[in-house]
Amino acid sequence: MGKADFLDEIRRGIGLLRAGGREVALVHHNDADGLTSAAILQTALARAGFSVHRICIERVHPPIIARIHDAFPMTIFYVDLGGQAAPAISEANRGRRTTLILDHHHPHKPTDPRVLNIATEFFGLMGDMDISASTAAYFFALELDPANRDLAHAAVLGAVGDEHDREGGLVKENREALMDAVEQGQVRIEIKEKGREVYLLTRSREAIPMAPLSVAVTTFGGVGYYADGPDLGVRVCLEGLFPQAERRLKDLRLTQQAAYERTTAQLRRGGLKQTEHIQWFSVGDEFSPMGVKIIGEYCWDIRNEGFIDPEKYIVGFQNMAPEVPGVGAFDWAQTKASMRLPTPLEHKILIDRSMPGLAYLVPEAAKQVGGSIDACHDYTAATIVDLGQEEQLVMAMEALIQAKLSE
Ligand SMILES: [Mn+2]
Repeated sequence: MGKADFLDEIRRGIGLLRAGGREVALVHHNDADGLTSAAILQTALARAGFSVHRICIERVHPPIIARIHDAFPMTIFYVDLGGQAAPAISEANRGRRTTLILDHHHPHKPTDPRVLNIATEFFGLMGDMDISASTAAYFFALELDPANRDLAHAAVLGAVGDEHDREGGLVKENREALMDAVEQGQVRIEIKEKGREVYLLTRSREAIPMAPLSVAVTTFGGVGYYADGPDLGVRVCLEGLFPQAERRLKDLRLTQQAAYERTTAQLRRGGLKQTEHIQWFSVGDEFSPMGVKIIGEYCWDIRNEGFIDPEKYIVGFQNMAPEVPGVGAFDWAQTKASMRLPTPLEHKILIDRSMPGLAYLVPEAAKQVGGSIDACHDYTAATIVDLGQEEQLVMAMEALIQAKLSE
């Protein structure tokens, strides 16, 4: 187990890819790590003679993957998502297409032999800090052709986007990509107080700090999801912030700010519904055309505001648009729920352990109302439920909290 075995598995994947024809549907996440991964693989695959259909998705949702496996008669390649959903992807595929998954999240084994899950964790490469999806994609690109070393800077940008430098600097596999980028004059390392490193992209005329650049890329993917955001985000990963992208980024930030301000004004006027332990609201379609990732970011943003009860769980809903760009229309009527915590309540959950965490509450409550079960943490969680089930979900969570407290 280790990097050598991981590279062996990548070579196995490349063999399957080459045997599967010249067309690839590349399915990727819409955050900075997902967009950089897509930029790296799209470039490397195109250089190797493949024609690439890029599909940016916000989450692995069963109807979406079913549609992709029905509609794209070609090799399907997931990156920065899918590792955990390998069984569901297997079900969607049912032996039809060569399917590769390249991911650094906690993985499950596929049940379809035509699905290869190249998950870093199967080889002991840890996805929470040592290897981003972008670095995994970079290794994949190098195995396709060593000339793809010129994509190293994009690997670094994805790792920074996933905050893999949070303890002062990139380590392990991510650091290998960083050093490749530094050697080629693409990235410069600056040492700040206490040895903390800051990375600057030095490919353009002026050096650009990579942390804010990764935030900009995430804004393209999230706020601009239903428009041209992912396309621009991928280009920015490769080319840096060109003038058209810069103008668009300003627009997107204004859109986001305006939606936040309208919603906050409503919540301040008493728009929050209350149960004994939960405060909740729905923005409906108000956040359109932003992706549903934004409801989570908004809940995080307001968690310690004056109009928020510091002792209650926060639940926000945002309706799912009835389409997935590049995949088509869907007739679902569903809403995404995001859960976050005010800091005082977070202490009670994580430190005092006197209140139940979201990792227990949300999957349990979602199950009761037929919602999707997603990766949940104690301090942040999400699910998708049918429109009209909002209050039932909240009441199910409330009942679970009360049951826990009376134990
Ligand atoms: Mn990632």
